[in-house]
Amino acid sequence: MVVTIKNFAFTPADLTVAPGTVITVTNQDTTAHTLTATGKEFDTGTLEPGKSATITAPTTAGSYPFICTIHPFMKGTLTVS
Ligand SMILES: [Cu+2]
Repeated sequence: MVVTIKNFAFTPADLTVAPGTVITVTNQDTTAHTLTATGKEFDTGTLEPGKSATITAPTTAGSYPFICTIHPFMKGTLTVS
């Protein structure tokens, strides 16, 4: 599973994965971003342009909203089921 950040948006913004799935987050934008769960269950930390990081989906089923902490208008939801 890959999430791409481009033009100040997550693609896909809403995704559903199995518990514990490793997700690669790639920043293809020209500015730094993060992918951070609002409950801090996962966090890429600051991703500079062109960089990637992995996060691991929680092992508990549920819905986990996430944002970019640098640009909080960037939003998405990770669903674990
Ligand atoms: Cu951002």
